[in-house]
Amino acid sequence: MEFHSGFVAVVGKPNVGKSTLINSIIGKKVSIVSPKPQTTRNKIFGIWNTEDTQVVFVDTPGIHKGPTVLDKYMQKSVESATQDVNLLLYVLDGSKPFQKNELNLLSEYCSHSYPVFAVVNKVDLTNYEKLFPELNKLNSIEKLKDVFCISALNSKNLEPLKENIKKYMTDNIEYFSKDEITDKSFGFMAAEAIREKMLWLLSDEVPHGVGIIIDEMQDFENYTQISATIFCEKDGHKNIIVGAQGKMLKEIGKSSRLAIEKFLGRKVNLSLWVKVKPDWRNREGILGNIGYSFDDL
Ligand SMILES: Nc1nc2c(ncn2[C@@H]2O[C@H](COP(=O)(O)OP(=O)(O)OP(=O)(O)O)[C@@H](O)[C@H]2O)c(=O)[nH]1
Ligand SMILES: [Mg+2]
Repeated sequence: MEFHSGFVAVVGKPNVGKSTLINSIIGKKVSIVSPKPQTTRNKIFGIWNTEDTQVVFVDTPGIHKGPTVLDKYMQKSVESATQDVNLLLYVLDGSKPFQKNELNLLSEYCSHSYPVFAVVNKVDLTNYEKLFPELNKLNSIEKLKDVFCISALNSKNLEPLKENIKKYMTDNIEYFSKDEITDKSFGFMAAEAIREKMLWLLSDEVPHGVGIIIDEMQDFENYTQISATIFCEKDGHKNIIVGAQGKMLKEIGKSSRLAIEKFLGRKVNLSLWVKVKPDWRNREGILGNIGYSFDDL
């Protein structure tokens, strides 16, 4: 049997469902998902292995302009994710009219050497009458290879997309071993699980100013001990994260522990601390500690 592999960058505006799509194709959760934009902060590999194919999806932060060092880091990771890929998936939210800047960006990607698919997601939230004029807007985009209408959340219409992705896998290198689903460490996954629960449990402004450091991760006979510090930007945010009688922090701890136990496949004891570090999103010096560094790109 001939083996084929390659890299597929997944890009698009924030919140269109890039991470949901990758999780849904792989059938396991490699990248966190939330209803808030700017959920993904790093370039994350999600590896889809079949009998004869290995597809390395590169999840990316949603494309947006922002003033902080963290924003710049996120945008740089989108740029670096699209270098030397075999294929690029440009994800759009099919439940809303396509924006002009979003279409311009798609055209721009199509001018590169890699083939580009437009993946119109969230079609479960719309109907044919509304979608049709939007799809027409894609007709004028030169060099766009193909268009797929899907629902990543409900795994609807994924088969044609998956089959066509395989066609562009032209390498024959096994980039990762067959049992791997991501390039990220358990520590990174644990920190992301905590951040994801915070995105779901807390109001808009608070989780965007949060960074997680894993201080300790140690396996004992019956469980893994994980200690993590949650950094936030203001005392007021710390009070919200901790909550009355520590109720919110307990809830964050419990729900993230369950998620971490799921991917580690064993019991976890999770200890969480909250610290205020004003303006950490602008302090390049400590970025490495918060789980990302410009050197990674
Ligand atoms: N109804 C519906 N919702 C979806 C679908 N795909 C994703 N979503 C929802 O859209 C929201 C954003 O999904 P994500 O996968 O985090 O989006 P993203 O593009 O990775 O976002 P960023 O990382 O912030 O750029 C979540 O609430 C998902 O549940 C879909 O096919 N249908
Ligand atoms: Mg994402």
